[in-house]
Amino acid sequence: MTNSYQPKVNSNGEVYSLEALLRWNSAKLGHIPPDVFIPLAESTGLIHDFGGFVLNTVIKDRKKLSDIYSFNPNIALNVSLLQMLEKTFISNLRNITETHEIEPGSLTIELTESVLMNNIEKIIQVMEEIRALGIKISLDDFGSGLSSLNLLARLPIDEVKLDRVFICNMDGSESENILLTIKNIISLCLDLSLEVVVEGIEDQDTETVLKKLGAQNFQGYYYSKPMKINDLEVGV
Ligand code: G
Ligand code: MN
Repeated sequence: MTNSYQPKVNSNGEVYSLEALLRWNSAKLGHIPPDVFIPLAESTGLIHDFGGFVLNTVIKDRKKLSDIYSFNPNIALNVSLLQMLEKTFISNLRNITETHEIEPGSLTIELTESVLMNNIEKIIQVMEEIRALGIKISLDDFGSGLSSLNLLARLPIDEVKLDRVFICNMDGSESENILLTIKNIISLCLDLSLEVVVEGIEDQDTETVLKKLGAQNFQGYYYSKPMKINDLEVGV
């Protein structure tokens, strides 16, 4: 297993955060995509070890970036439902930030929209505990499932990531509706003082259209694919 990092950029193209993405290159099976191995890890219980691995690696890599480039970006971690419900999840986070003297606000936890399909009151409680530590929360893959817009106002979150599905459908037969939907979601998020990141930008034209719709933060292959820490070109 390795950790890769994919930048999130602002409207000036500056990297303000790196999302840690777990990668599995098996000697026998080759590259196994996360949407295959994460569900497997969840059903076998391995996900708890993966979560620990990601967190420890992020701490080491962050120190490297800081020592070598004096670059201290926000780092975003993907956390699964089972991890966030671990009894020791919150205390682990607190220990790690305290032991390594990490400013909690420089960590973001990305939770996919699908966690909201579970016991929502319990989920909101854990979200509040995460934020009480000073760590930020991002709602990942927003729009891929069925969560409603009015839920956004209730959730203790800092950021919403618009799912790639919107971008994929931008040129299709429903393009006018899609553009209107994107515009309205962005404006609702900004009214709620939530940051919005649009995922899956693969070319400049898409970025231009999205900027016109009010988008301020972006992620996608157009800026960078996920990369190993040593391959990141930062501060140069
Ligand atoms: O669920 P989440 O948004 O965290 O998943 C991110 C996944 O999407 C990663 O596996 C990453 O490689 C992939 N990804 C990121 N940017 C792009 C993009 O611009 N196009 C495509 N096709 N995939 C992307
Ligand atoms: Mn994510």
